[in-house]
Amino acid sequence: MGIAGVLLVLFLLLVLCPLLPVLIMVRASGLKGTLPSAAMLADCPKRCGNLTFDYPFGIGTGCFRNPDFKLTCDDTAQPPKLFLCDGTTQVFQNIVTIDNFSPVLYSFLNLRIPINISHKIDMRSGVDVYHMFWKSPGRSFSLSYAQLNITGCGFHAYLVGNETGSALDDCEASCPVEGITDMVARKICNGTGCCSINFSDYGFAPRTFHLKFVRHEHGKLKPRNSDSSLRDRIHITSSTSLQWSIVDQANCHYTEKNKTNYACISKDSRCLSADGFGYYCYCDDGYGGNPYILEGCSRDTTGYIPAQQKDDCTRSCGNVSVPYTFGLAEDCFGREIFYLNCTNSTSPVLLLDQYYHVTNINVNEGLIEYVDPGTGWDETVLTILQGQRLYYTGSNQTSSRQWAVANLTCLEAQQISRYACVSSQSTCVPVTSYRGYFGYRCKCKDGFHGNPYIKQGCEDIDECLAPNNCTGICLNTVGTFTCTDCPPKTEYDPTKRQCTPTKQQNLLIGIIIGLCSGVGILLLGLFVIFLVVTWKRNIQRQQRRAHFRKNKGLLLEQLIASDENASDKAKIFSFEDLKKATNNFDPTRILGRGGHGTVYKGILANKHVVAIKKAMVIEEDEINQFINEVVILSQIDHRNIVKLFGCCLEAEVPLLVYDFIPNGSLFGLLHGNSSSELALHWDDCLRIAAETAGALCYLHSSASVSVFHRDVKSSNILLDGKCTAKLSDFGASRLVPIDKTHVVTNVQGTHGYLDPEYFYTAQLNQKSDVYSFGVVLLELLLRREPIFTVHSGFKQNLSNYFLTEINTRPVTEIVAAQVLEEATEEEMENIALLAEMCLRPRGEERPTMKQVETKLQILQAKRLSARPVTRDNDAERKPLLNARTRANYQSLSVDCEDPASSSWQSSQNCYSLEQESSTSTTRRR
Ligand SMILES: *[C@@H]1O[C@H](CO)[C@@H](O)[C@H](O)[C@H]1NC(C)=O
Ligand SMILES: *[C@@H]1O[C@H](CO)[C@@H](O)[C@H](O)[C@H]1NC(C)=O
Ligand SMILES: *[C@@H]1O[C@H](CO)[C@@H](O)[C@H](O)[C@H]1NC(C)=O
Ligand SMILES: *[C@@H]1O[C@H](CO)[C@@H](O)[C@H](O)[C@H]1NC(C)=O
Ligand SMILES: *[C@@H]1O[C@H](CO)[C@@H](O)[C@H](O)[C@H]1NC(C)=O
Ligand SMILES: CC(=O)N[C@H]1CO[C@H](CO)[C@@H](O)[C@@H]1O
Repeated sequence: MGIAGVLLVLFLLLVLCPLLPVLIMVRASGLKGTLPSAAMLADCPKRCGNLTFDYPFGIGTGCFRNPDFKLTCDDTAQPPKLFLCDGTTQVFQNIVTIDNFSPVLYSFLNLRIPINISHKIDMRSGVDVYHMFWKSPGRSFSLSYAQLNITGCGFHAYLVGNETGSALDDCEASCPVEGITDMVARKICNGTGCCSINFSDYGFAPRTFHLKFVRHEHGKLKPRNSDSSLRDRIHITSSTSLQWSIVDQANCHYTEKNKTNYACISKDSRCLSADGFGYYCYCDDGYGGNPYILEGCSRDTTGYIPAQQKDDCTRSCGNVSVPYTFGLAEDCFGREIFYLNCTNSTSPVLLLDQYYHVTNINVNEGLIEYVDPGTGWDETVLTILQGQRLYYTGSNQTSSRQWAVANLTCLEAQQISRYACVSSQSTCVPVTSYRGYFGYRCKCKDGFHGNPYIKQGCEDIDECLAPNNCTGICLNTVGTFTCTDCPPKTEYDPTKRQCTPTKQQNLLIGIIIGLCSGVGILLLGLFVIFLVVTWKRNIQRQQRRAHFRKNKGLLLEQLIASDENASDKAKIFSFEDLKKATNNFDPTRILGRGGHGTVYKGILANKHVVAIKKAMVIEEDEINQFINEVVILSQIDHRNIVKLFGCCLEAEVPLLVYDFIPNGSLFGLLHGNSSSELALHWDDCLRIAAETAGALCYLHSSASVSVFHRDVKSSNILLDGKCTAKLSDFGASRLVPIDKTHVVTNVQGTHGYLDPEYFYTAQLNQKSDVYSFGVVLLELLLRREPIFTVHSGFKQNLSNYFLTEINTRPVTEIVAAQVLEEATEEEMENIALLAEMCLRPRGEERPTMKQVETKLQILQAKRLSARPVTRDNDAERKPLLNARTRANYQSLSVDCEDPASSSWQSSQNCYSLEQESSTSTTRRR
């Protein structure tokens, strides 16, 4: 019985022991439903030796997010050693989870964990090929960058590509001389006793790699001598770092769709997509702490902690002064956030966010002004930088930003001991951003100026020296001034700004002299006017002829007259005709003012309604632009391009006469106060976009000369009676020979639509129009102006806004309400994607206008075919599309087709400028 009992106990122990971990696991997974909170993690160790870490990393059951984040601490070592989940990779630095008390960029870089790789392979006689496989400690870790230094003699090392098995890189190490030591060879690593393979070039973040070594000196090991360790051993070393991220989802976009296991569980936390795969969490602006645990992000109530200011702080960088609360070194600034960097070069530059060049700091107004150097940063870093720096508010469009000292109300700030407004004559003012209340800053009280952040920093303003409204004796007092009337027998002299004795004047003489000279001048004036009028009449005719010549009228007349095709399109008008048509340029006839002139509505003698454009300035440059427009438009006949009737060159400034387009511009229709009965339906939006794209495609792809429009915007897309799009305003356009892909020009365009690449390089190409067209697409989709004002008064750039929002929200949350109601989700996504492609920063990555047009036509055709035929009777929702265009677009030609010309040209080709201009040139000869 005794023996049997012991055996039974032993048996039970044997069976149960392996199960023990399983039992513990069951208990742990019981916790799975509950999310980690500070209370749950209270007993978890937070340090190992003097290294610290925090959740999602942890030691012990229930202290880490998943097995990848499990750490182990070897207390027996001196000092204790911290290891990642594989138990072998040692950690040498604190592990940082992102924390918004410091600028995101720096924390982002801190998310890397420095590690050392060291692996030795002993060579054996007769074996020529060796392998090394490296694997990251877990799925959540990848190699951010590595230079592998491989020491040894007489071998070739290959980096084997994961899928292909082919070599991505290789290097060769040989030892021509004896006596090189491992240490020295590794430091220089130039091929003698050591060679290196560089990892950064092979895509992002590998989790594994495979090295293969092939020995040259077949099988023979030399006898051991001083450098023997080099000759009989391959040693792979690298000081590199691992980057970690939460890999449950590929990036933040996917976490939106699937919230299971979402890591950013704290209130006021956000998701930030990792560089390669996965994401991180961070606390909102103004909050700090651990976003990975419940209630982990808390208000930053640390407020302002004025450092003991050093005496020898540098207070300028180049010619920009750096007043206190800002500083260039430790103990010179009020808070970490005001730590600026001054580049140590011959012409020092003050940097904000390590990037923007600060030009001025106005400490009393709470404004920091800067310029964007516009070079050298890659897009991802910029996106992270923009607007992320804590406590700085302001839009990216304006080149100045407000700041707040801390995210506290003025009341809160005064209650805590560290109140930033230390000058006795200073006061606290709230700072708001477009997101709402932002924090407080300090300001000198009215009547004082200076620096509110230092004791006695605000000084009295001597108002009597500054322009003021005192018309008497001015006396400066602390904070304000007094003004008393001038004493008797004196009067105020505004030029000297003081009271001077009154001058006695003989009134009567004054009056007589005044009257006589007045009458005399009047008579003389009348006579002169009479002379001038007579003279003017005589020379007016000659003058007009002169203007005509000056405006290159003869040249044009020839050009137009010689081209029979054009003569019925473009005609030369006399100035008298146009004066009559516009009722002597009556201001009530003004239709609009564009970048290049004023547009009047006119009625010609034959009752034809036209639009007449008149240049504003008389500069040679402007005239050239008008001529440019005439030349371009007279060569173009396209259904979706505004038709030129003719021009007049007799006036001082040239006048252009167009077909009158009754429904105004797309801009007016989209953003005007929509009292108009012409509500723009989604069908019309799609059609207008496709028509405009067609017109631009036609301009770009015509054979001998391309036309770059250069000023594509919704206010240049006019809508006629049937709401057909008509592209207009060719004043800025350029004719470009087809063999040239770009021209260098003065940068012209409209704010909000201007292609950033063109802006920086001044190299115009057709992709600049594609960019502007992308902005028009956004206007149609979002129904917002290209530069729109958010409710708190900040200006926001539509394309920036869209590109930021589309990464964090589904498109359905961004588009305008009407679009959401009428468009299908697929259409919205397609248009958003198309706009995103058009707005790519590099021109060559944008699609061509032809691709854009094709895409839009396909979308339109899909929509048309999806609509049941009976819908056409539905008068309310019926699109403004007429039957002919519908037929045209259903044919879905991928060629850049001009619907107008296709009616008279049987050829499949585009109606091209080449054909027209070549015929006109031959005729001209
Ligand atoms: C590498 O550096 C060592 C020491 O500077 C030099 O002797 C050797 O010639 C160099 N080898 C090569 C391949 O450049
Ligand atoms: C690897 O070699 C480079 C020189 O190519 C050297 O700067 C670096 O310090 C070496 N790395 C290690 C871990 O020895
Ligand atoms: C500072 O210097 C730069 C170039 O040296 C100059 O462009 C700028 O106008 C200067 N600013 C002030 C405020 O003097
Ligand atoms: C200033 O710039 C230097 C060199 O670019 C950098 O090492 C340093 O960390 C920067 N200081 C701050 C406060 O950003
Ligand atoms: C910065 O400039 C100062 C003075 O010109 C010089 O003494 C110092 O060594 C420089 N520091 C660096 C890091 O270049
Ligand atoms: C920018 C920022 O973080 N602002 C916060 C400041 O604190 C208030 C609460 O008092 C928050 O509502 C703001 O979002």
